Amino acid sequence: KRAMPALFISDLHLSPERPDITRAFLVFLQHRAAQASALYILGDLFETWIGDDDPAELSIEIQGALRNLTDAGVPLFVQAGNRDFLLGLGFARATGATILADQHIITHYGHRALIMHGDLLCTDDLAYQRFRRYARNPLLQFCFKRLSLVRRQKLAADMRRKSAAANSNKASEIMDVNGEAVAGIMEKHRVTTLIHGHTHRPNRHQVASGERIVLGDWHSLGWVLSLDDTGYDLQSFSIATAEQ
Ligand code: LP5
Ligand code: MN
Repeated sequence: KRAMPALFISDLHLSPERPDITRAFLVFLQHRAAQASALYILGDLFETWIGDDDPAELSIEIQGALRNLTDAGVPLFVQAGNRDFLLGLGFARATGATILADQHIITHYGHRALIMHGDLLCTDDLAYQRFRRYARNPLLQFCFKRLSLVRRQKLAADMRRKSAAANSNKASEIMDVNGEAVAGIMEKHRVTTLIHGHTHRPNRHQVASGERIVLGDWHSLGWVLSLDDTGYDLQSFSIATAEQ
């Protein structure tokens, strides 16, 4: 009998504009995740998240599906992405999820790994790291969450537009992880495996400290990393055919 794997996904960027990805995720939750020993979502589950009080249909639907998973006994762990870092206590209560810190060590089947969203490793992207300091400022978040939903939606849309514009003339290497940052953080945590998302460059890299596994964003393909007694396996599947 196969051991039940721990599963890792990230960067689904769920939004009303991509109902096919939402459907593929719901199928994934009902089938693969239901047979998992744990599900880890390493950030950017949503395209944007403006607060746990957002009554948007997609937010309610996904929270309900995640609650069904945890009610069925599958532990769910969620990390903040650079789009959905406002996921908070309300989301955790509604879904039964545990929200993890930006750097978290997991151990399954004797395999120990550091899991992160990955944006913190993009240290060459100074503009982003500066934005991140403001966006993660608790006082600014407190003020933002007190604005009306409409105001928050407008501000988030502004930031998305500004970010897309800024990205369009950024060298692509700047938007990837920095090698020294990767080596430093793996040494800091004394791990030989780092798992992250964010860069949308799915791959497994041998690095000086061990292995860096990058999860893929869900676009035309969906990506899932599984970990069981046989080790790690990074697989993709077609979003289109996942709907059946
Ligand atoms: O997100 P993406 O893929 O476009 O690029 C990211 C980095 N950009 C971001 C910004 C987000 O997209 C903004 C959306 C957040 C919505 C959540 C609600 C906000 C709550 C605020 C609480 C206080 O993460 C991008 C990286 C890229 O990844 C690759 O790593 O390069 O970083 C940038 O482009 C930073 C730029 O400097 C752009 C900053 C945009 C925000 C401008 C702030 C103006 C404030 C307007 C109203 C307050
Ligand atoms: Mn991201």
